[in-house]
Amino acid sequence: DTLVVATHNKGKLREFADLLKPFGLKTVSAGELGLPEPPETGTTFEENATIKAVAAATASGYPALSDDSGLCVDALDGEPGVYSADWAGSDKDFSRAMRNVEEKLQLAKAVSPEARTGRFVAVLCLAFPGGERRYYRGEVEGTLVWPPRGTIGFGYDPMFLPEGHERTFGEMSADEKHGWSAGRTDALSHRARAFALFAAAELQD
Ligand code: ITT
Repeated sequence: DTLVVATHNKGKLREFADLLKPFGLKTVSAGELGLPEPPETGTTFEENATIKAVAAATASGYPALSDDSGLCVDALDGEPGVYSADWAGSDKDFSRAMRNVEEKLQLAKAVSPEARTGRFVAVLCLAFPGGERRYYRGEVEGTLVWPPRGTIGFGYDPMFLPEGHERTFGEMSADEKHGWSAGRTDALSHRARAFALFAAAELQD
């Protein structure tokens, strides 16, 4: 059994490697197969997850699992949302992307923690070469903090304080951010929550 992990994002890839480890499954990344990155032209997480998984399944002939995710900030009407990667520019500068979020929060006069709420969303699409697709969605609520805290993780992690916790995702170990291990149904991060649903439905340990 081979599964293609249809992402070119190193941070996501590391997390999927962690999450998939307990399952005796051969995985290969889209990058390792030399698959191109299809343009993400959708306007929803589901549409973009579909584009990536279908492209990888079609090109490889194996089932492919994609992840489309992002940070949705309430005071910014859900931005950056599906454009979370774009806000970092072609040089993938997430310090800049986080500064951009903060500047927009300041313009919106979002000062108190209650005014700075948001969530991470991840939609996983499992696509088969024959055309079948299945979806798993995970979300985690939190508060946007400034300045960013911590250097672990990737993307917007240092700005995101998950509800009920005292450390940002940037200050958490991978295990703590996932909050999940095989056999469990609960999880913390959006990706681990979506993955837990995927694992329960698709994988046996
Ligand atoms: P692939 O499409 O190749 O998977 P990508 O980085 O372009 O990689 P997305 O289009 O889904 O992926 O963009 C999602 C962005 O949202 C991503 O680049 C991160 O900056 C951010 N993001 C998603 N999950 C995150 C997480 O767990 N921690 C921090 N930032 C996250």
